[in-house]
Amino acid sequence: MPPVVSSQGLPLDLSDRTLFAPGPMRDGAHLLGRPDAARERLAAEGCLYLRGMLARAEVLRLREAYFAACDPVLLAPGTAPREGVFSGRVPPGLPPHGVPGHPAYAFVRSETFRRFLASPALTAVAGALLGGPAVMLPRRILRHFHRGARTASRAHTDRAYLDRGTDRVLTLWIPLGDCPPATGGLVYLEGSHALSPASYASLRAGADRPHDRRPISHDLARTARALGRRWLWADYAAGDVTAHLPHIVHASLDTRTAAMRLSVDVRFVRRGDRADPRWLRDWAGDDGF
Ligand SMILES: O=C(O)CCC(=O)C(=O)O
Repeated sequence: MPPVVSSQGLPLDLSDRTLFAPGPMRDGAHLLGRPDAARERLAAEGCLYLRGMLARAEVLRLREAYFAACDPVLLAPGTAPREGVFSGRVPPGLPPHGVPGHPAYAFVRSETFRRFLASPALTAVAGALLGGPAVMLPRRILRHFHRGARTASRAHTDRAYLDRGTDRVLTLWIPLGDCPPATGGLVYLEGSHALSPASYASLRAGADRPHDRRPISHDLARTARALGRRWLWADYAAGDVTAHLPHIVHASLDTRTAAMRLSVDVRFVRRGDRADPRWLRDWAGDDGF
């Protein structure tokens, strides 16, 4: 595994041994048999890594279905859609990610995608972690990144994007394929769910999108130093899932491998809670938030 990865083109050294150097996440899958303990860990740490929660074969089937729906120009010659290996060429005329005409737009509305997310395992875990019956919000985001795109997610909290309803929200992030740090996995700023938003507000002044108040920073190393916390990463495999609370600061890494990063993130609320109305429709890449 390469020790230096990046986010938004800025390096993050995973072999760093200095104060606030990145560290690996610990697996919490064994806690799922004890929902109280799982909830307690989630409340204490703001995120929970659930290694091998889903059947690898099912996850890879979904990866295959998506890449099979893409223009074959995208895939390296001699490779199978299930591998999702980038050819280095973006199909000519491809609309922006997730807008009508892009395969991700149709895919999140497809029966294959809906069936995968209807898995009782996902709803059961969400219910266990929320402490009661859970419902999945319809806005389910499919992310697809390839090498060279430098379009990783900036440091942010989910609450900044979901602030018109209950904050009793649980996110599940599901890599659709193996996703080591160099392929662009999710990273969490340790213990940051306990920080007040005021404590990181000043980081926005140096951010690359000062007009947008939702992301905190594009510079993960600077964020770690400024807040005195380390980024937690994992060598995700197909079948792994992470769960997180809406106030934890997280981001993702750039895709630097030939294998493309495909993932889906979904949110649950407790049945009967008022959800942010913007999340009650299918996702589209241009839905504005
Ligand atoms: O996958 C990503 O790049 C970001 C996902 C995310 O922010 C989330 O799941 O809350």
